[in-house]
Amino acid sequence: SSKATPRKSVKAQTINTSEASYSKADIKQAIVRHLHSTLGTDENKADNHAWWKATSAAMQELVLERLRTTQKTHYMNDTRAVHYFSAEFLMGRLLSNNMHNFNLFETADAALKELGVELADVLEEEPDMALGNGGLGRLAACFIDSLATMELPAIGYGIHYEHGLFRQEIKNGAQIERPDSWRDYGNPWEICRPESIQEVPLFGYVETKYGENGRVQKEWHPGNIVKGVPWDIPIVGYGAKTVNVLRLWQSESSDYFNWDVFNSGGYVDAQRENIQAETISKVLYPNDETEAGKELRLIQQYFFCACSLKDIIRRYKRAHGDDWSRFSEQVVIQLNDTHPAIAIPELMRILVDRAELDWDTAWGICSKTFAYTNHTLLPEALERWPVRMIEKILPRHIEIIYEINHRFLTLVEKKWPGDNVMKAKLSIIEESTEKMVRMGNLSVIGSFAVNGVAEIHSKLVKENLFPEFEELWPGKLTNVTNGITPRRWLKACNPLLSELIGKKIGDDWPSDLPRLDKLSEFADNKTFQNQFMKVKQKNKEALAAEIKHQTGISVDTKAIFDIQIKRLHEYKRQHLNLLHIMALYRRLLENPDYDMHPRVFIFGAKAAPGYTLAKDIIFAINKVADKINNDPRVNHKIKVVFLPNYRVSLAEKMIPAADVSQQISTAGKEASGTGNMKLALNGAVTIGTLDGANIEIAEEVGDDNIFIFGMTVDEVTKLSTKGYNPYDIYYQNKELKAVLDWLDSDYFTPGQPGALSSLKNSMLSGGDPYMCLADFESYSEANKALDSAYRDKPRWAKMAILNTAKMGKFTSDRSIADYVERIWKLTPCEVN
Ligand code: 7GP
Repeated sequence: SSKATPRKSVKAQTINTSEASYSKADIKQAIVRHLHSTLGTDENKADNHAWWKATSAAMQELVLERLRTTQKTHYMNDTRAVHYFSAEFLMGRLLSNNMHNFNLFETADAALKELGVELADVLEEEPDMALGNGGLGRLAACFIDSLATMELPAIGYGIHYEHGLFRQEIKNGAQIERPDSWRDYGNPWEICRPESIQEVPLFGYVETKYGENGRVQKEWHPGNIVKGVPWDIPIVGYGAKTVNVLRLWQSESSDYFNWDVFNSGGYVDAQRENIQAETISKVLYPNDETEAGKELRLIQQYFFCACSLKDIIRRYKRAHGDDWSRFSEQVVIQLNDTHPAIAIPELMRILVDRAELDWDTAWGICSKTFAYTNHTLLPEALERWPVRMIEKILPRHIEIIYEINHRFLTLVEKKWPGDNVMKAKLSIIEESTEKMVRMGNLSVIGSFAVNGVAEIHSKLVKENLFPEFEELWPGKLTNVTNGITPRRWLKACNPLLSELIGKKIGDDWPSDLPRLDKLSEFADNKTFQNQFMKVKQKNKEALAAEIKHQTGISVDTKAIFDIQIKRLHEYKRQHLNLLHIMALYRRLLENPDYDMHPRVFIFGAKAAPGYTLAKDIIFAINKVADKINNDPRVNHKIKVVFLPNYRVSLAEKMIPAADVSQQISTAGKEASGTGNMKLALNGAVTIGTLDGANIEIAEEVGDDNIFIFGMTVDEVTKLSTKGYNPYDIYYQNKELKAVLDWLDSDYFTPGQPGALSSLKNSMLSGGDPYMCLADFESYSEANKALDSAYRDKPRWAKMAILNTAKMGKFTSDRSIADYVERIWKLTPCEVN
């Protein structure tokens, strides 16, 4: 069971090199043509930005041709398709990816060279498409890559944010947020589709009418109507056979928007209202795993769901007219967390109010259409909306939600007669002082399948989050372990390792990742070990140059490159890492001969702008870094680097250079993690807790090739039941006490004593909610074991190789094959 699931009927396409009919000369010609006629410049005047645009436009010609063929083929075959609804798609850059998927990267590189241009410089011109916060958004991006690669009919639906996730600057150690203006100079990949504009009603009131046969008819009279303008981003599969679409909606004021105000001469007022309509898709909420509960966010969610459903229904009707009986055979909608859950009552509204189906027929269709993925157990991240707010913005939807709930509670009464505690617990409506709608419960009730994102997480979803639903509908709750696309996260980002792997086992691994296991037989081979570690060394040198460039810090590339990259959150415990760094610093000050291999601790993390403690942790990392990096007593042994503005394109530079991957969340808190997979795939060894997908990574690589430490989920539960008191550990562990007290001094913040105290307080008087102190000792021991393993060169090389070799299970192609088999029931559609 620890092995990768066997290959399914859905098979990733292997690349057919003969398809790359484009020659170097063709590419050169296309680029120059676009330089002239799309950009209005020429070879002499063009800067890298112009070359990037011209090169992208040249690629887009090929992309659009495949897109047309794909769409025609899907239409002709009237295929069942998955519709991936997600408020976030963290795409990163597209040019290099599209070139790799067309197998034209080397050819384009050569073509540009002949034009006197470096492809690497051109690629750096592309702004990241950062329409997501972190794990959930990047997962969506990996999934649509795999869907296209596996020739599955699929469409991603989301929001065309004008500003993606904020750009992070570090000033005097602290995070500053700046707007992300990714489209300021145009986006060469997106296509506006005015012919598919949709209108979305908001606010207003509901009128009850009585039809002839006594049928109650509801009519929503909206107070506002906004326009949704679709922008399509083509998604190129590996091998470039299928090109699917990511359709993102931008809000605009509709023509009838406050028509009356306009007519009565209120020109300026009407313009002000216009700005409000455009606000809907203005900016991505920068919170990772916490709920803002803001009106605008609910409007964003409804806006993109309503547009997307109308789009789906328009396409369905073109083939099936008013016959709704086949809808759920043709359409499956995957809800990426509860953010799009409002789509459930919206589809009911369309079926009951507009199509005039009876409730049971409508519910029969609806509950066979949706499936829901849960991404977190953190209670603060489970979405709840005030009934009042929904009532105001979506007056018809609140009625529908009550009706869904009423019928559901009848079912609960049948199963558990007279059990009102059970009803209160399962109800979609939470009867607190302020009545709330529980979007998680709505999603489970309205979906035919619900999944967690790693074995342990799905088990906890069943046992702790939704145990009664599991009893009510056995089999509805399931697991699909996350995955990552090996195209972006190995082939494109780590060309040296990819080439080495190709020489050893051939070039089929990017679409058949379990093949990497063939590298295992060379794990003890001296020559291969040397080649593998030489690649790692080169990648470390490249990252060292980047670090120097970004921060001015010089790092020793013979040191261990130890990397923790992820959103800043207490449960991810960047502060546990920091406590350990400070402990090492103390050990070195106390004993200059303290035996350790030089190590560079590298961080990348954005904090939600309103999450004060997370920002304090960033500040503390930077202050400790300043001190250590400038302390000649220790800076030949430890360096600490915080790379600003962590994002997809920076991850692509950091991951290939990592020796060590820090995955140290409190057990039970990290649903899966996906950075853990990316780092291990690139030959980094994990130091981590038995949490999320770390457990499955450990099963794959074996206990000898990972450093596991800390409490298990059961031990965490036991300790909190018994009562956890961080002071017990504080008074017991002298080193830890000294390190925590250090935070209260002005040692790291000269002249500002107490500037780092909030951190200490959170772990003492604050109760240490994520149990850093409880896991510290074990973490410190694991770090010692890691340090001595690194100094045994052949042993480390073997570990690194086996980490790469054993990552086959974690390709997102396998995740998608699991979704197809367990939930979506799709068949691939070959596009010739
Ligand atoms: C993340 C989880 O924290 C991470 O463990 C998982 O790998 C990833 O989703 C993909 O499944 N969750 C989020 O990014 C998030 O925002 C709140 O969750 C709904």
